[in-house]
Amino acid sequence: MGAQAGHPGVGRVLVVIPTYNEADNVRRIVARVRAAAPAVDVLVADDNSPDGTGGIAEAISGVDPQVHVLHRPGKDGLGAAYLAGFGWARERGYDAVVEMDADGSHAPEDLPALLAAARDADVVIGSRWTRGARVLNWPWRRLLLSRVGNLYARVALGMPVSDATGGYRVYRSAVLDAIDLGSVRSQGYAFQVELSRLAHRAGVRIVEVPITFAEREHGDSKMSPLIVAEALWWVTRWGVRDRRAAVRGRPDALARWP
Ligand SMILES: Nc1nc2c(ncn2[C@@H]2O[C@H](COP(=O)(O)OP(=O)(O)OP(=O)(O)O)[C@@H](O)[C@H]2O)c(=O)[nH]1
Ligand SMILES: [Mg+2]
Repeated sequence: MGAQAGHPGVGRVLVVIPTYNEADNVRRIVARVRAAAPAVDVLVADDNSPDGTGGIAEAISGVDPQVHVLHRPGKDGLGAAYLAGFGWARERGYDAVVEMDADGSHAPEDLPALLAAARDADVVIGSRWTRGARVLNWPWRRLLLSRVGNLYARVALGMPVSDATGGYRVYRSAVLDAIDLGSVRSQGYAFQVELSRLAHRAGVRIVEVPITFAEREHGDSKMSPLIVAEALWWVTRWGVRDRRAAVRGRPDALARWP
């Protein structure tokens, strides 16, 4: 486990990096995390990538005791990989878990600012859409999709979060204990929205920190129209359900749905 006591004010931190075919990125991202935040541990959650990402992660782990690998049998989606990573962290008593993509879009150099914010928050979201944030090299279609998707999620779900689909986050372990992770069903962008929603409904402190987000430079995107459709479907479903429950004056019904 970690050679150091952890991050000041936060405790022992595990950065979970889900990977599927990230052979060109995994060394780079792990090295950047270790340089930017030497006290944190890293868990690469690999879905048996055909390009050998899991083996590369294993080699890194062999020479760095703060790097670990969770080998999963096959591609099962981002959400499932994160839930497995959260479980791994909880079993080992980590105080906070960080979500980070492997492709370099989430700059490890922003991690100290996220962890600093976590001293006074339960959830920290690295936001692309708050003052001071920057989005580099994204085509206008992706910018539009993210802006419109986030606007829709905010309005439909009544959450004061500017980047509910963003996947660069810190969760204090107490939050993961407070929300029912067993009820999570979504996978892609919807997974991030669902966890935002569960955290918001649990009444925990959510803080957003501006990040510099960059388009991936190596490897292929796993984003697909299906992932976008899944998010649209879930957000609409949750939004309709929330409104119905509010109209009936039974907000407690929300906790049991669906
Ligand atoms: N373990 C695991 N990781 C996944 C899976 N799908 C995606 N990932 C990882 O999740 C992270 C985000 O995936 P990306 O393909 O970059 O998706 P994205 O950032 O929404 O899309 P782009 O902006 O096009 O890069 C990357 O680290 C992927 O390797 C999966 O099924 N299993
Ligand atoms: Mg990406």
